Amino acid sequence: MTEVSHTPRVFSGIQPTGNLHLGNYLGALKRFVDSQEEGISSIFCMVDLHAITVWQEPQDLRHATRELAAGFIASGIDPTKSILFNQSQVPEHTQMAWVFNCVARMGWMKRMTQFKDKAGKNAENASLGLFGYPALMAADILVYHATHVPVGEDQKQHLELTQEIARKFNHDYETEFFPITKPVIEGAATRVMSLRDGSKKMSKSDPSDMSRINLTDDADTIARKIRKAKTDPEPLPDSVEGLENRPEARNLVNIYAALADSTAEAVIADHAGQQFGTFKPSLADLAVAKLAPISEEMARLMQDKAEIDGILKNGADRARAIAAPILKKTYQIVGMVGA
Ligand code: AQP
Repeated sequence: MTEVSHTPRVFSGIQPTGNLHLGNYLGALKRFVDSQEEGISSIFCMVDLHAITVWQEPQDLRHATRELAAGFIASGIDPTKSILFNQSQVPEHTQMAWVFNCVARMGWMKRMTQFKDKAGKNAENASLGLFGYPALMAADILVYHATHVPVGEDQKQHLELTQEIARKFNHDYETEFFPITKPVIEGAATRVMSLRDGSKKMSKSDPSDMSRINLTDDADTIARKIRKAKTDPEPLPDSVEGLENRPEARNLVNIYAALADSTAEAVIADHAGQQFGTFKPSLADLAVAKLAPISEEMARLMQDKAEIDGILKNGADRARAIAAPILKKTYQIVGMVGA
């Protein structure tokens, strides 16, 4: 079947589970701002329904949702240009997810590495929501007919599953209704690694706060974490090939490149032969210059929660205006009376 072309639209989401970190910023938020500035219709969502697939204290979830909204805005998302809202205010996500629960196959879900990682050895005790997470994610995207999803590399498998769901729906119902959404995994920092272990992804659930830079960290904390980041004793090489088998060094170079809107090649060209004693302070200066204003702006925005809630409500209304007709048409295709 030929795939029809759909109007370009960007969608992406982040879980409001606290500790928004440099990986989320470079792999997601910063690139969301790029797509907004390119003038592409963009929808950004705090996926609170995804967050509760593992236990969240209600008051922490409320705080994290508002703080994440503040993080989006402080990073450069303009809620008058883009649509910014929290998932639970747009019921079409879960309504579409039910349809996709009936399209996706158990075998597809069982292959998801994120489920295996998060459920761990105790999969029998994981929530049904955690297992169905990727079908809700497909619904988040396809209920807007989004064509592009900027994400970090860890989300690639879920995006492929979204494509599978769209293909199977289109095939089963002999339609071309859903676009085959493209993951956009680009830039120097699609997988920011832990500052303590270059083989592990920087993650909000890492028990060591020194493993990540949080967007709420102040300038001193950012500089200290970079100073203490694990490295090897060698100086920086004179080509990126020389970073092979040096995961911690490669990670710091990639972080520098992404923060400077540059490339690993250019960073190496400028810093070849430098010891980490010299490179780390330059990286710390750059990180503080880029991140401290975001953290200050987040703190300022968090002082007016009513303003944040108003922005999310307005975003949800605009999101529903797009999602409702797409859900209605989906129900019609499926054969629901009254749709
Ligand atoms: N380390 C990372 N490097 C680049 N991109 C990253 N993302 C997450 N970690 C990195 C991207 O951030 C967006 C939001 O992801 P999420 O809401 O699913 O957050 P997460 O994956 O739950 O974040 P963590 O820190 O990875 O959480 P835990 O510790 O629970 O596993 C996505 O675009 C993601 O790719």
